[in-house]
Amino acid sequence: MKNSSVSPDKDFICSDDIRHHFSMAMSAMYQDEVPLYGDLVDLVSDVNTEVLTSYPDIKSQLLHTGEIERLSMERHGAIRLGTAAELSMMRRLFAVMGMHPVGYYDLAPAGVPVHSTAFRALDSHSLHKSPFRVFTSLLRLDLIADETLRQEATATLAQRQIFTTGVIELIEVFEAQDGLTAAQAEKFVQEALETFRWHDKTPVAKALYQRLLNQHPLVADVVGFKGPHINHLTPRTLDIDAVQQGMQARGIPSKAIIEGPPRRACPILLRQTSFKALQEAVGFKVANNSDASHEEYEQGHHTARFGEIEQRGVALTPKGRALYDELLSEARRQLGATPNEDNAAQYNQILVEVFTAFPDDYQTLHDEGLAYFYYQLTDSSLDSEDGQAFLAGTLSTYDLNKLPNAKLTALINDEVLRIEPIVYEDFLPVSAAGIFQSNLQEAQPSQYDGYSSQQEFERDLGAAIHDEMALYEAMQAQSLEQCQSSISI
Ligand code: OOG
Ligand code: NI
Repeated sequence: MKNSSVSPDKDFICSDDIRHHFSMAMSAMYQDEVPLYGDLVDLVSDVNTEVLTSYPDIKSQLLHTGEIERLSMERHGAIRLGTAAELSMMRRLFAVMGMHPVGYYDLAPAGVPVHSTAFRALDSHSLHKSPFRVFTSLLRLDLIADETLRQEATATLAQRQIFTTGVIELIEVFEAQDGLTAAQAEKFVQEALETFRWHDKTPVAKALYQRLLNQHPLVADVVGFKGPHINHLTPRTLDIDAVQQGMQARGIPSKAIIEGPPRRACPILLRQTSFKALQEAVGFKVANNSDASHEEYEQGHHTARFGEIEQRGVALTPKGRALYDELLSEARRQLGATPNEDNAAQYNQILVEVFTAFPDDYQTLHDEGLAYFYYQLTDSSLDSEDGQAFLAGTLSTYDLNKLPNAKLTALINDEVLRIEPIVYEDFLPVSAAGIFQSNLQEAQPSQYDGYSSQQEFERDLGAAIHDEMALYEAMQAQSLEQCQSSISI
């Protein structure tokens, strides 16, 4: 795998820097398009400053992992694509910025006709330089039963070109020379941004839009527009409950349920909430207009774009993730309904109770192999014999492929090593479905029992998806190797 943080030629701009510039440009564009998102960014920044001042432990943990520097630039976005060709070109576009597909999310079982991946940087170094990620969904027209509508949707999508000629040329240049010069990179950012821009004039007539909307709001949001407008951006907060209360206090209409695990002393995975999608004015193309030089539009509206907030916690191992999935299902089973505005308080109470079964201190999460951690040397690493043996690499019992083990726990207890949580960089399918649904205003939740497959998604993408667990495991193992190689005795 190519290390995106290392520029292949000194005249080329490194992909991490292109990603950083792109993420800043995207944020500025979205604040301009959706001013409420700007208010949210301000609120999150206030809350984060407050947490860092009041909780020195959290601050020192973020200093140790290097996350403190990326906190203010941390955000993710989301787009929805219509065709395999769009998905495959999008993969090539993101690759220019060192963003690669990680994780497969099938949302059809939750009533959303898409399957998705997230494009993001892969290793700790690149993530720290810019953690920007984009949750990218592909519409599954195959799940639409109405044959006529499906054909119309397919024909409409076949006519659109969501990438500028300029960006396609620069993607090809990047692929041919394995990098972009400063001038090319700057042009790339401007051209790439065009794909994500909002269009207030649709390529479809109001009547077709309405039929697409009746099928599923998501179908209308994809097929009814010229391009995959960014539908939300999400800053990262250190205290999502404070932001949720802050939104309510400032009159920002927030989603009722915070998706994901409950509030805990040691946050795990991802908690998310959002402000509800805005109703925006749109001009619908008037069909059968005889004068082609003069396009006519009739006014209407569309609801799709919103703002989201996330709080990230430690990444879980497959064992930890299985426990999370089990407890989340148990909480939903006990609630006996989909969490919504009316049962929000009850759901939260059940969630807190059910999750008492999930250990809530980092040492236990480590010792039971539930979460991933960076191993780091303490200041007193060399004080004990065990520490010296470990650092000299002479303890053959350290099987780096079988972590954690009792020896590591002993070294942590002896204060040779300390552990710092590896932050979860990915998404959660049940939460993502909740975010989709709260912003789609669907009258009747849909049900799909069609078959989904990662292989088909990868075929459309034109590449294999990275397994997120393997990436976290590599980060953990690498941190241990670094401890051993950083000191020679
Ligand atoms: C994507 C919703 C999923 C998240 O943070 O889980 C998502 C969308 O609405 O297109 O962004
Ligand atoms: Ni999101």
